[in-house]
Amino acid sequence: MKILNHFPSDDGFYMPAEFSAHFGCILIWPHRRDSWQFGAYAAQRAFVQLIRLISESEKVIVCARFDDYDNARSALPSQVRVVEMSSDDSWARDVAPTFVTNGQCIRGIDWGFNAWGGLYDGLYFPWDKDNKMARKLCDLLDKDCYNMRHFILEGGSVHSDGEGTILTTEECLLSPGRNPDMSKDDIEDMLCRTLGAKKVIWLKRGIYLDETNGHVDNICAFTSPGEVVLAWTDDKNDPQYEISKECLDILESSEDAMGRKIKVHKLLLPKPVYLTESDCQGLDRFNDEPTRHPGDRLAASYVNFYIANKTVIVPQFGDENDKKALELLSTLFPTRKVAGLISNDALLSKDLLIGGGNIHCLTQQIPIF
Ligand code: KQY
Repeated sequence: MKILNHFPSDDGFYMPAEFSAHFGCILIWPHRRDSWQFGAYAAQRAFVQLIRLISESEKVIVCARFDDYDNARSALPSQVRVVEMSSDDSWARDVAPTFVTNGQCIRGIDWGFNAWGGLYDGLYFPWDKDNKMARKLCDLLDKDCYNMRHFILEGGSVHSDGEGTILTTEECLLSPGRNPDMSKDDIEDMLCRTLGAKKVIWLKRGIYLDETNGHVDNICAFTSPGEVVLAWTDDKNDPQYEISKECLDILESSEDAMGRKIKVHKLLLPKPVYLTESDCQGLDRFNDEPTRHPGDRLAASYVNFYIANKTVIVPQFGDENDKKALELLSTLFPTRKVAGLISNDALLSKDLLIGGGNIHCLTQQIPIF
């Protein structure tokens, strides 16, 4: 594996869309006891179902710590590859490489990772194991790796349409805990040079109270070039309304890199999801403080789906809009099965959401080689 100290776009590499063909998907076996209830047991059950669905149509690589290897191996189907790797938590979207392609081969980008805001407003410390994962994964896959560790970025904060357009949010990329010495123009230039893009569409904010400082992958996602789904509520008394309306206005007045007007499909949110007393049980404290409190509102959104080769896997919250989300996504992905993350009628998404994110945040696609 070569470490490359120049920009992917200098070599003609760009980030393909998630709906392009995948070789596979990377996940990290959950283990963090202050993120996931009961030693991550409930989250692991959700992971097994998620991985079963993904592995129906692409290869899956699961990174497990030394202590978790045997459990992960025995819980997962035999076609899933389990590799031992250290990690601080389980958010592959943010710590695995972002892959770029030139149409002939793929390479990985190794961004700097500081747990969503470093010592300013990051979510845990230390994060050095997570920060080293992208390079190790490039090595494992025998892919050259662009060294961008001087620039803090998580994969969940950008979406690409594969045709030169990047979606992101100001709330996240301009947050003081990421790259405080860079201006918005500097960051836009950096996104274009690293992701091989021509145009960045800046939304203002992400989902209300999203602890990542508003990752775009929870509020808006491309479903095809020129088309997006936007997390939406019609409830004007919900603080989310103003946020989603602001996104809608920006998207409807934007053109993408190819000069297309963006078509926006409103993906209705579930009713606000709050933590109960029992949701907060079985979580270790961090720095001697509870990490979750009963009554906290979680950043629940159907937009945090994963697009596998033949299946789109969607969070489900036991809400009347669960079915509507599956129906809308079925029309937008007509060649794929659209599946909710449920097993034997158990809703598994809240077990994941307690950790602070959902399906998309836990997965990172590897485009075809
Ligand atoms: O949503 C994500 N991309 C990650 C959330 C991390 C939360 C850590 N508790």
